[in-house]
Amino acid sequence: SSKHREDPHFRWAPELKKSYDVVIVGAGGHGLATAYYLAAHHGITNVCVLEKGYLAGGNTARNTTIVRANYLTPEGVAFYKESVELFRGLSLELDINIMYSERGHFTLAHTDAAMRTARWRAEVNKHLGVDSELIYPDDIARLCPTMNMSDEVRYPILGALYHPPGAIARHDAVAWGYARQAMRRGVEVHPQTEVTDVLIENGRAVGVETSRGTIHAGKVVQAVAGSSSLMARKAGFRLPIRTIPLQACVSEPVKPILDQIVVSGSLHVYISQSARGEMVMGGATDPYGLYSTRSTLDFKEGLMGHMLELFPFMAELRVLRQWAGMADMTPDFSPVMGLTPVENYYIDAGWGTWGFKATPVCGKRMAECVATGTQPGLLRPFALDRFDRFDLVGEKGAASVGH
Ligand code: FAD
Ligand code: PYC
Repeated sequence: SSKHREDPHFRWAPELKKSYDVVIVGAGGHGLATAYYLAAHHGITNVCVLEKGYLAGGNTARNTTIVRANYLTPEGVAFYKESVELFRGLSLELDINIMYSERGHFTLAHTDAAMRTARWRAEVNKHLGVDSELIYPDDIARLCPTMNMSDEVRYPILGALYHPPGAIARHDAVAWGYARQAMRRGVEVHPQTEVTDVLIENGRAVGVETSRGTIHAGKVVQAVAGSSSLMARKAGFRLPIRTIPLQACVSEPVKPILDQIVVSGSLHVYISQSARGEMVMGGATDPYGLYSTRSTLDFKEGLMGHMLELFPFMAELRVLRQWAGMADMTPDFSPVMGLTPVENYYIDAGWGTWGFKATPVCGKRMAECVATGTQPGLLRPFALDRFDRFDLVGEKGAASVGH
């Protein structure tokens, strides 16, 4: 519309063309980052990103923005490490302040088994150049004085995996930054445009059917997060993914009181304080699969019971907002990226509860995959055919929130 054309921030394309070199389905952080790197790194600009809702209104808008590289497997650590490095330079690269704020990330251990996993992660991390350390209650109390370190609780804290580079960022700025820079290079982004079918001829993708008509495409990329199985089915293959709601909430804003990001897998809670002063909190995925973004009282009650054990001062705070996203969970808690059984059809899925932190690396490497038609080395462990080869990348121990 003409209103769109006057937007001072984004160069909206007025009409959909009949054909593009690359069609990306889903204008979340991942789809937009892929579009940006296709244009910026590979000179591929005849690209459109189709979004059924509004710009980055899916899980990108609903996540709690934790960025870290303290994973468990060497494949995972190498992948997320590149993302942290890209995040550090992203405000400059995209010319927008993404408010990247390194806070230090604690994964609390309340059991001997959790201590063992924390030590394991620390050693794998250090081996690959990622700053993580197993620390004990004295250090935790010194670094995070607001945390309740008493052993008069159900699950006393025995130690923590401490990851100083752990960070939070402004999620909208990340998506908007990628969108703006992609559009400046000629990429088109079309909100309110739902992809309803994938056109396949002789085993290769040749276009998509949309709520605004048919579009021909040299290549198609799906980056639809919680709708991954539905979209893959339109392209004719199945994914080993269950879609489960993941909820979060924020408190009313207060003065700075919590500098760190704190996660407890045993208590199924995590928390950080945003730049606005709100306590950003979440817990485990809901106990059942569902395509819905409704939020529940049950979640809030469960979360607060545990949270008060860690941070008793929270009893005085009111909840301001609560929401949910749809997490597409893989059996090994790792993503699915790259080539698919359909020629010229690429997938970026399986981002469950952990994909915001991967936005830059995923965009960069998916763009490389699409531009070259081959699976980049960093993405090889995450290929869809790993489930046929029984070669999984088990990250459950590092996925952060309980499941
Ligand atoms: P999205 O932002 O969901 O984008 C996909 C887009 O595809 C959507 O906008 C959707 O509308 C669109 N779409 C779907 N179907 C169609 C169609 N047929 N046609 C056109 N468009 C379509 N990750 C972290 O790393 N750290 C965290 O702290 C963290 N916290 C989280 C907290 C919550 C409550 C939730 C729900 C998730 C959290 N995550 C976190 C996970 C993270 O949000 C996601 O993995 C990430 O945002 C996925 O990005 P995306 O761009 O792939 O998906
Ligand atoms: O991946 O770190 C993470 C995370 C925290 C909360 C949800 N996901």
